[in-house]
Amino acid sequence: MRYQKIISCCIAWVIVFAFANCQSAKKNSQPNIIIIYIDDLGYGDVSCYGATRVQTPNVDRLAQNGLRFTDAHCGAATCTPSRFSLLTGMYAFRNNAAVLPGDAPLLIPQGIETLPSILQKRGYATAVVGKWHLGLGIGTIDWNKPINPGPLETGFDHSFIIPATVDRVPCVYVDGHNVYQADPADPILVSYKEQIGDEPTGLSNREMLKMKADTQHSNTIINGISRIGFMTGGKKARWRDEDMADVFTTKAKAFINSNKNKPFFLYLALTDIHVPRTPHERFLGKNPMGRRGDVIVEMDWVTGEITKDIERLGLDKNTLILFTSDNGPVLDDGYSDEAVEKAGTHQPAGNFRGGKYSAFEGGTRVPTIAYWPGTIKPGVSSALMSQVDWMASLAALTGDSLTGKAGPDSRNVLPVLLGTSDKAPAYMLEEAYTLSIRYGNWKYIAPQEKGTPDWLKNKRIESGLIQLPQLYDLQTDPGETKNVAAQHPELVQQLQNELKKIQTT
Ligand code: NG6
Ligand code: CA
Repeated sequence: MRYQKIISCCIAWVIVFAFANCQSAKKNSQPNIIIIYIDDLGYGDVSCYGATRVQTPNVDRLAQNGLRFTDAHCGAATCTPSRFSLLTGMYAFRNNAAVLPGDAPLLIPQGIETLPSILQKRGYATAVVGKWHLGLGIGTIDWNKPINPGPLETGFDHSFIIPATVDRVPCVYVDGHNVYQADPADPILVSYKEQIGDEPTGLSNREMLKMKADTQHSNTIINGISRIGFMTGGKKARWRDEDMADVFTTKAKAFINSNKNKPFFLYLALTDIHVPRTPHERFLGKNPMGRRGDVIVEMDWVTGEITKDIERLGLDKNTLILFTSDNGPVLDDGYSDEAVEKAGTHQPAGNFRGGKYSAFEGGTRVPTIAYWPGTIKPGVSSALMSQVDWMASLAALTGDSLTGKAGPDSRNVLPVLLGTSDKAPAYMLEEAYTLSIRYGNWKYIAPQEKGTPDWLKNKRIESGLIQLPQLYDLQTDPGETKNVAAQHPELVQQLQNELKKIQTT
């Protein structure tokens, strides 16, 4: 009798252990995934990458306890193409992706697999909170009716977004299919062609402006800031820029909290540190670099809030946080906010040449940190990595692989992302009006027939766009100062062939 009791007790324990093990195995194969995607954050803009005139303790904490990449890249040197390649695993040039106006139709072809749709199929709850900038709807958008297709048709279960950029109309949030806090009695109209309504613009009423702006950013004034594009109506729905980081943080936390018991994927695409730079009042003047520094402090605060929430909920050992940016830095991007005057010794792109819009390394080499306590060993990785490869890698993380036409350019680099290997694929593409290809420390920039466009010349950014082939040895010349194409014709030919192969695949 007594032995029977002991035996049945043992069996019970074996079952409990087996069940617990199975649960934890299941848990580890389905970790939560959070991508914190900053807008226009440059390689040198955070203190763990060398900034000294602004401090980013929360981002630094991810770097100290996670894997900090020194040669990781967004897909392109501007927003829409980068986001397109991150979410579809397809190079942006294949879809002619370029910076979109705020009333553009959805750029992601309908019915294709995306990073969120793959995870959704694996049972993940998926959400996008923040900047979308990949177009919405088909044809002309009626902002007063349900707007689709959009994120909800692209693999996200939940969506709380701004349609394009903070400097573009319409200045409203879109919650699921509908403008948030829309008022049918005050319909929203948007135009990128001509002035509509009689609201003040940056040209007609300069005295109303919080920040002076260039001509492109001098259309309808919303919240004291003139924007690109004209808008009328939707007075109650309009955002207050200064509250945006708080609004997105609250939405992100709510999503995490309501999905804490099942695997989730959160794509948190902050609007900091893009222009117009409008930190909440509590972050104003906290560093010597003015508003551009203040929004860096603000995005650091959001990063800390999300990380602490994950810890508070006991999810930190089961959550992979990827922190990165959509393109390199720019100081003057249309508004007078003293970013240039107050930069001092700050090097927004670190030691690299160029920045946002540029084919030089400053365009796409961005801060990138993978943080997953207990799984990712803290350290620094110099492996070459592109965000276009994250779709296949994150699919692999959940035990899936891409099949058929899904993520055609996305390669599984999971061991690189998790730091168990630094063996990256030999070639990596960078997009910036022209195409560049990295091969180890070599970089080839394809000639750009048109050279630097006039509008880019005014930005004081070295575009790297010239009519000649360029080859740089980043090992000895990380600042891309000596074009050695003439000295290495065979290598140039090899890289041109490789580029052609990618273009014609
Ligand atoms: C440019 C805007 C710039 C910014 C950028 C998009 C002008 C002159 N400049 O066209 O202010 O909005 O587009 O930035 O209009 S991004 O980060 O979304 O790519
Ligand atoms: Ca951007």
